[in-house]
Amino acid sequence: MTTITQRASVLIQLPNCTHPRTGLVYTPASTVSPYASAFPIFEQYGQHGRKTILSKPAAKGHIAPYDHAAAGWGAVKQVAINLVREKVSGVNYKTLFKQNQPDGFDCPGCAWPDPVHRSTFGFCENGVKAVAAETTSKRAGPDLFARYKVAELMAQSDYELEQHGRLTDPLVYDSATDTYVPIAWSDAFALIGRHLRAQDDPDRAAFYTSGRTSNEAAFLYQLFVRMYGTNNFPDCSNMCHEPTSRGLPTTVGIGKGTVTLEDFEHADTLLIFGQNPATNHPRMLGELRACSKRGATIVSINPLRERGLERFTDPQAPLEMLTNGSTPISSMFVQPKLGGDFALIKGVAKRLLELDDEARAADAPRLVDIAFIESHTSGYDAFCADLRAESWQDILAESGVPREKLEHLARIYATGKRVIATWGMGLTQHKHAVATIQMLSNLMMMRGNIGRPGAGLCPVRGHSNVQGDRTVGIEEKPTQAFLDRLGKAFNFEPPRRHGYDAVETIKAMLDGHVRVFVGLGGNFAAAAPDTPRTYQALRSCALTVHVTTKLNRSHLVHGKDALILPTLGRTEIDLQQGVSQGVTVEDSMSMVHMSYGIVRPASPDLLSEVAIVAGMAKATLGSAHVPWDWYVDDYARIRDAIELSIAGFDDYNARVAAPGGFHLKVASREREWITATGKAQFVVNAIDRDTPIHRARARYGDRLLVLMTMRSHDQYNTTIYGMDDRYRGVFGMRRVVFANPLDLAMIGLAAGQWVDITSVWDDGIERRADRFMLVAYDIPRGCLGAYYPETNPLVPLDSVANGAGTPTSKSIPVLLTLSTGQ
Ligand SMILES: Nc1nc2c(c(=O)[nH]1)N[C@H]1C(S)=C(S)[C@@H](COP(=O)(O)OP(=O)(O)OC[C@H]3O[C@@H](n4cnc5c(=O)[nH]c(N)nc54)[C@H](O)[C@@H]3O)O[C@H]1N2
Ligand SMILES: Nc1nc2c(c(=O)[nH]1)N[C@H]1C(S)=C(S)[C@@H](COP(=O)(O)OP(=O)(O)OC[C@H]3O[C@@H](n4cnc5c(=O)[nH]c(N)nc54)[C@H](O)[C@@H]3O)O[C@H]1N2
Ligand SMILES: [Mo]
Repeated sequence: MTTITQRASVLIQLPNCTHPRTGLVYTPASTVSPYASAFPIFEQYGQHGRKTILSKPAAKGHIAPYDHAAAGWGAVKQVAINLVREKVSGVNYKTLFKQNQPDGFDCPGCAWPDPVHRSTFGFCENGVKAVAAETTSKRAGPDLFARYKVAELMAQSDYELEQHGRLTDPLVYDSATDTYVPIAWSDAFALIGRHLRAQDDPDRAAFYTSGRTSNEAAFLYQLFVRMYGTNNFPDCSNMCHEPTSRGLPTTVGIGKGTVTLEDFEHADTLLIFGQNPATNHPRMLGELRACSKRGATIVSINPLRERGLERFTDPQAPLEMLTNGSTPISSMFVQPKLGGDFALIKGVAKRLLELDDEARAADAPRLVDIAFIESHTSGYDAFCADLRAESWQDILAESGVPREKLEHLARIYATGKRVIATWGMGLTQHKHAVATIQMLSNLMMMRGNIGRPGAGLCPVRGHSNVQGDRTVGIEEKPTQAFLDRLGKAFNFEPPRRHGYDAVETIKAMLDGHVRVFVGLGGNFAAAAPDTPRTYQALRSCALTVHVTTKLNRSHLVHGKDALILPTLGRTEIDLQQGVSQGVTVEDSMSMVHMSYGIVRPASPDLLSEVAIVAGMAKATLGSAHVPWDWYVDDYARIRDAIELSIAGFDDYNARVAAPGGFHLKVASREREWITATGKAQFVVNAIDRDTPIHRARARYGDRLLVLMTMRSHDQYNTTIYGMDDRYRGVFGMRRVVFANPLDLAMIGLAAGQWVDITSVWDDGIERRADRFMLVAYDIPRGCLGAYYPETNPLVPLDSVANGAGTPTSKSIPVLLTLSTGQ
C-alpha cells in the first residue's frame, strides 16, 4: 500500500481511493513527508515503467508508442518524479497549494487563463514542472563557477545546465580565468552604467524581454530604455505570436484575442489550429473536455494528431481516473502539410461562399452573416472576388488536404452557430503567417463569429505574461500615440525611430552596430534562430547582461564584459521596505491580475526584477528625473504610473485588487474597430507560389523535406526538464526526427537510422544539425518534425515571416543524409 504525496492528493482533488490496476491507495494524508511518499509512488510505477529519469537521462533512449489518453495517472506520476528530481523542500510544497489562487502567485507555466471564481487551481503537470524548476533546492552558487570554466560549462547539455539549480549571487565574467566570479550589486550596476553611457548612440544597445517579466518590471524597463534613448526592444514574442500581433490590427483593429474563458462555455464549434495543448497549455484541456461533453464539435487542424486532442483523462475527475476512462476531444482531424493552413482556410472561405451562393439561389437562409458584414466590415466584395478567382487546384495542392476533408470542414464551419478558432505556433512560425492569421480572421468575420458570446478569435499565447509585457510598452515599433502619452506622463521626449526586433538585433550585432545586449529573462542564445550566427553576434558585444533565475546557454555565449544578475522568481516573496509586494500579469484572454510570491527566496542576495531594472536605470541616468528607488519601495506606485501612461488601466490598483482581477478592454470584442476605416477589414492575400520552399523543391525534387521545430513534453522552451516526449512515444532522447515512412522509403532511409540534417538556403552558408534518429510517424508526406532548440542552427536568420520578422521555425526546407560513423 502506498500513499500518494500530500501535494498530489490535493492537486488531483481525490477522495481516498484505490487505483484499479495497481492497487495503490491514495489518501489525502496531511502528515506524510514529500520524499517518503513521492518515492514509493514512483517505485510502484517503476515496476511497469522506467526508473532511469529520476537521476539522469537514460544514455540510450527508445521509442514506444503511447496508447493512453493524455494526462490521467501518467501526469500524476510525472508530477511526483519532478518534485523529487528538483528536491523541492517540504516547506516549498505550500507554494503549489496557492498556485493561481487569488492570493497566490500566477503560474509561471503558460498564459492560459484561470476561471475567476474558483477555490482550487487546475491540475497541470507542466505547471507543476515549471514551479518545481523554480522552487528547486539545488543551487548554482559561486562554488560552481569556481569549479568550472565557462568553456567547460559550455560543453554541458542544456539539461545539465538547468540541473545546477538556482543562481544565488551576481556574477561578472573574468577573462583571465575564463570563469564567472562574484561581484557586488552596486559594482554590477556601475559597469552597466559605464557601458551604456560610453555608447555614441543609444541605438547601440538592445534590451531583450522574455514573457515571464511582470507588468511592473516591464514598464519600468521600457521607461528606462526610452529615457536612455532607444526603442530597441527585441522580445520573445518576436519569435512567437508576432504575426498575430501584426496581422490582427489590420483586420479587427487590435492584436489580441476576442474571447474570454466564459465563451468556451457557449461555443458549439471549436477549431484548434497548430497547437499541442496537452503539453503546452494543459489547462486548456479542461475547457475542451467540458466542450466535448456538452456535445460541441472540436476540430484539430494540425499535421500531427496530438494525443491531447484525441483523448484526455482529467486528473480532477475521480470517476474518469478510477475507471481509467477518458473523454474524446476532437471529432475530426485535418492534417494539412506544414504551412498549408493559409490555402486550407482560404479554401474553406471559398467553399463557404459557394454554399452561400447556392443558398441564395435556392432562397434558403444565407450562410454568411450579411447583417454583420454590411454594418461592421469593409472590403467584402473585393475579398469575394479574390476567393472566386482562386483555383481549387492550388488550394488543394498547397494545403495538402483532400477535397472531401476540406468540404467536411467547410460544412462544419458553415453550420456552427458559435465558433471559436484558437491557434498557436503552428500558424505563426511560417513565412506567410500574417496572411494566414488574417485569412482566419476573414473566415470568422464571414459568419460574424467575432464579438458575440461563444465565438471569437483565440490566439493562445505562450509565456505567462508575454501579452502584458507588450501592453505596458515592450514594443520595438511603438505607436506615436503611445509615445506621446508616455512622454507627457514623464516629461521627456521618447525616441521616435522604430527599434530592432529579435532577428534585426542579431543582424545589428553582427554588423557591429549593436554593442550592448541586456536580457530581462529568457535565453536568447538558445531561443533565437541560426545558432552559430547568434553566438557570433552575442560574442561580438562589448557587454552582455542577463537578469535570470537559472543558468542557461546565453550566459556562456557572452560579450567581452558579461554579467549574470540573479533575480527572484514569481513564486518567491518580494519584500520591499518590509512589505510583501505583488506584481500584475495579463493572461492570453486579457485578464489582468495580481501575483504574490509565497516562498522564501532561493538566496538572500537576490533582487527583484523591478529592483534590478531600477538599479540599471539609476546607474545609467541618475535619479534626477525619475525617483527609481521610490518606485521600488512600493510597486503600487509603478501601477499608478502605468495608469497615467497607458490606456485602459484606469483605477489600476483598485481594480486589480479584486479577486481574479479585471478584463482589459479589447475593443474588437465589443465590435468597436480601431482601424483606418472604423470597420473590421476583409484582407485579400494570394497563395504564395514562389516561396523558398517552392524554389528548393524545384531544385531537389522529392528529396526536399520541410521541417517543423517544436516542443517535447519535457521542456519549457529552452529549459529541458527531462528527456521524454511521452505522448509521442519518445523516451530518454531528444535528437529524433519524425518522418513519414513513405518519404523515408523513397529517399532510401529507414526508421532507426541516424541522419544529419542540412537546411537549404541560397546565401551560401552551410547550416546543419547532426545525428538525429529517424522515427516513423503519422505526419503528412514531405514533412518532418524535430525538437527545438537542437534544430535552431537550421533556421536561416533571413527566413522570417513577411510583415512580422518571426523566424520560420515551422517551415525549414531541409535535406537528410545518413550520418557517417554509425
Ligand atoms: N510545458 C510547456 N508549456 C509551454 C511551453 C513549453 O515549452 N513547455 N512554451 C510556451 C510558449 S512560449 C508557447 S509560444 C506555447 C507554444 O505552444 P504550441 O503552439 O503548442 O507550440 P509547439 O510545440 O511549437 O507546437 C506547435 C504545434 O503546431 C503544430 N504545427 C506545426 N506546424 C504546423 C502547421 O504548419 N500548421 C498547423 N496547423 N499546425 C502546425 C505542431 O504539430 C504542434 O502540434 O506554449 C507555452 N507553454
Ligand atoms: N526553432 C524554434 N525556435 C523557437 C521556437 C520554436 O518553436 N522553434 N519558439 C519561440 C518561442 S514561441 C519563444 S516564446 C522563444 C522563447 O525564448 P525565451 O523566452 O528567451 O526562452 P525561455 O527558454 O523561455 O527562457 C528561459 C530562461 O528564462 C529565465 N527565467 C525563468 N524564469 C524567470 C523569471 O521569473 N525572471 C527572469 N528574469 N528570468 C527567468 C531562466 O534563466 C531560463 O533559463 O523561443 C522561440 N524560439
Ligand atoms: Mo512563445
